[in-house]
Amino acid sequence: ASRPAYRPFDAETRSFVYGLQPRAIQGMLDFDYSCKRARPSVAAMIYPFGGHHTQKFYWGTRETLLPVYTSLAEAVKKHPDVDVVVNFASSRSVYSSTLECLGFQSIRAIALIAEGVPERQAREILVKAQEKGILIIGPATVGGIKPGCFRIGNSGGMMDNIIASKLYRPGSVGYVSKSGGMSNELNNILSLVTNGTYEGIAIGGDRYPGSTFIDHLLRYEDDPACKMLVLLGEVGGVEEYRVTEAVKSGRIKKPIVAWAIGTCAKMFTTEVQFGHAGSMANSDAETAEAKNRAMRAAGFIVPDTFEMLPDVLKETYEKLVASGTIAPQKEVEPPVIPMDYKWAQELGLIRKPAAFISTISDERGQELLYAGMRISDVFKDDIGLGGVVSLLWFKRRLPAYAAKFIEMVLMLTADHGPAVSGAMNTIVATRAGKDLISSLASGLLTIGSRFGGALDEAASMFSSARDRGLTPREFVDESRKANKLISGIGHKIKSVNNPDLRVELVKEYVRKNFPSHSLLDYALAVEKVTTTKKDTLILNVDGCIAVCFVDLLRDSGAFTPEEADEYITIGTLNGLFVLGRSIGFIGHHLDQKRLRAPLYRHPADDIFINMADLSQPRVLGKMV
Ligand code: Q5B
Repeated sequence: ASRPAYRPFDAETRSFVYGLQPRAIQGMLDFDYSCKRARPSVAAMIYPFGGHHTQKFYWGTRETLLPVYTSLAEAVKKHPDVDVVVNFASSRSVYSSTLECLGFQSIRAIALIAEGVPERQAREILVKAQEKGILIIGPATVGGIKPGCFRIGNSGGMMDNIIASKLYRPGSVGYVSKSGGMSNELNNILSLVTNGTYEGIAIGGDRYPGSTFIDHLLRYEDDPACKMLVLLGEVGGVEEYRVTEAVKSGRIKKPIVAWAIGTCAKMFTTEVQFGHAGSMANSDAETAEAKNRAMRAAGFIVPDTFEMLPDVLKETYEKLVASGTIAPQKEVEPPVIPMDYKWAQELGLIRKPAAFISTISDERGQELLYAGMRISDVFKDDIGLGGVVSLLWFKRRLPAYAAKFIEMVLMLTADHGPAVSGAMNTIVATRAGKDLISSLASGLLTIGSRFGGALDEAASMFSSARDRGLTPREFVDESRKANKLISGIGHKIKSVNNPDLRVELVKEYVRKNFPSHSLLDYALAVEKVTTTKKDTLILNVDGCIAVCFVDLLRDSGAFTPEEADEYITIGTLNGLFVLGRSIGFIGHHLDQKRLRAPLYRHPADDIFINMADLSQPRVLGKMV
């Protein structure tokens, strides 16, 4: 890069972000946009898992795509202009990923965000980086910010804070501190009492930071655009003394305002460890008091208390303005950064009609709710599968006999052997190599008005005939005249002489437990008529369940008449067969898998192939 060594970041700086950090990247891009940068400061992300892809971000009001590479080598090759890495790798992987970064000549600065990096590894990184002249910021830091130019990760806080502290344009004050939080405080103070921050770096709170106060202050000293220095030190370590030496030797000449935090430590009778790993005094010289004294003696501008820091900053700044060293610039208006939808919603600034309405379950709170019932109560009250179906399908707890009836239906429709059409299709799909879901879907898609899916129409036909006052005979005749088969009547193998015991079980249960079974009685009277024609025209399992369910809907007292009618018209009852038979279809799929059943091909001699009507071949739809 053509930047001088003292200025590692400018408005052209481009970076890689190591790790998937969409929020931090969006924050960097929003900052860039507020600075009116021509291009986003993030060129790409590096994430070793999940393959190459792109991710979408906002660039102002529009959207932009950033690539995600699985290797740094590839990213470096594709983006030779990038010289900064913001490394969000965890404390476990930051060491290896940083060593990898150090292997690329184009990378000149690396910010290490991770906390808890082992000190031995931090020191190794530091030594290797120094050998190669690469700037390391961190570990255990938010990074830093160069107003109007470049923001490392989340430095500077939320966008409203960035705007309030005028970080979208450069000021004249370069500061260095340990903490990200205190950096935000400094940005704020500087925006109020000076023309603002020129650059601010938080070196991180560890005992062995990759770069220290002196490294950055020397850069600021050398940078003609930076006019005034601030050092916000703290108790612990001796880094402040390296700066006092530089001031005493005349290496640092610019006015430097300083304060070492932690003067309150003397109020404690025991040793105090502050929030940072390195912020504990191991000797008198490491106390904040001693550091403030030494810095004052060396010629720094040191206030008497932290509260007086803004006053001395203001005074120092105004002197520089008066002497003509700083020429305050006309304020520029930052562009409006659109607020993120989620954030605006959280603040109660916007509202939007929901695209979906759902009224049966809610997983957002501490506990999953089924129609308002806590999942723990579902088990405490032992409501069973029938109870769960009642809640999720009908949004209410049905009486115990009704829930039990639902369970009974699910159990006796669970399977009816491999020969029924749905099971056949499941088996054929499984044998063609399909997975469980595909094979199950194949079986389920076979359920229709002739096979298993006759419940809704049976409910509607029988109840309509009865409601219209038709006698069973009139109903059968009417259907015949209309050339319509009665849904719920007839079976391929079951008959009067070979009764379907499932139907017998349902009838027995309903007669014993339901308050009324008038539609069942009506359907059985219809069966008497149809079986006189053919003994297979019995009330079949679909029909029997359907009419009993109508009796339940209409006479259990759990539904209004309107609700009862609605459940019949919206097609609820086939759901019982679908749910029950899924158990069997899954069973058939697993069975075929266990048996390692090969691909099925139907024997050709079992298919009558008749092409007699095609005596001549057709070309393009015309006879030749
Ligand atoms: N006829 C079920 O047909 C079947 C008549 C009818 C008036 C009727 C047929 C039908 C309505 C749909 C229905 C559910 C296709 C069945 C189920 C689950 C299952 C399955 C399993 C399981 C059977 C012979 C003569 C003809 C017809 C007349 C027939 N049905 N008249 N109303 N409903 N039913 N489906 O035996 O004068 O000779 O031309 O569509 O309720 O799917 O186990 O297999 O658990 O998996 O082939 O139990 O009844 O009778 O078509 O030869 O008809 O009876 O008009 O009269 P079949 P066909 P005609 S339960």
